[in-house]
Amino acid sequence: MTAALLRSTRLRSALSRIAIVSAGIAALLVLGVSAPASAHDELLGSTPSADEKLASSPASVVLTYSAAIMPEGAKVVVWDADGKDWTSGDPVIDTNTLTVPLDSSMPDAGYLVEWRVVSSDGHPISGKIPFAIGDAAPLQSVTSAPEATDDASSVVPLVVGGIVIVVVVVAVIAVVVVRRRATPPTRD
Ligand SMILES: [Cu+2]
Repeated sequence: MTAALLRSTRLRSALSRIAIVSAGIAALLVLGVSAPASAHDELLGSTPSADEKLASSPASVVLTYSAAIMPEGAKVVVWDADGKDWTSGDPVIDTNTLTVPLDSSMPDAGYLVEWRVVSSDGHPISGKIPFAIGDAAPLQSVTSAPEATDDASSVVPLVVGGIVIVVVVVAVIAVVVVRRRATPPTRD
């Protein structure tokens, strides 16, 4: 076996090792990203319910989900047509139930609940629930768009970011190994 042939054989085995490692990383990426994506929690019901017309002002808004939502990152706003928020405190989460207290002096009018929580799989989910007090029509939208808070951002980008870093590090090491093996031996 000539030196050149020996070198190219080593190069080929190094390349095949890189291919195996890459395939393994790709498999991990697919498993890690697609598995939790199919498990979003959903809103099962609420008090008040969508388009409900209440006789008097409610003490709170209660949202019920299909699974235990994350204790952090929940945001609920109860808008009136002028863009005023009528919640009077932070949301309280008890496994799959979220309760947010309301101002006791809500006048007869249309309102819109806008909620955003972190699903048990780490993904943020959100929705809107129009309701009304008295004879008013439930408020379907607000002109003053609410500020989106970033504290409820998904943990999935962090996981993907970590995997990408690992892939880059492995690729750099592989290239260094191949270069070293491909370098012709120095003559004595
Ligand atoms: Cu999800």
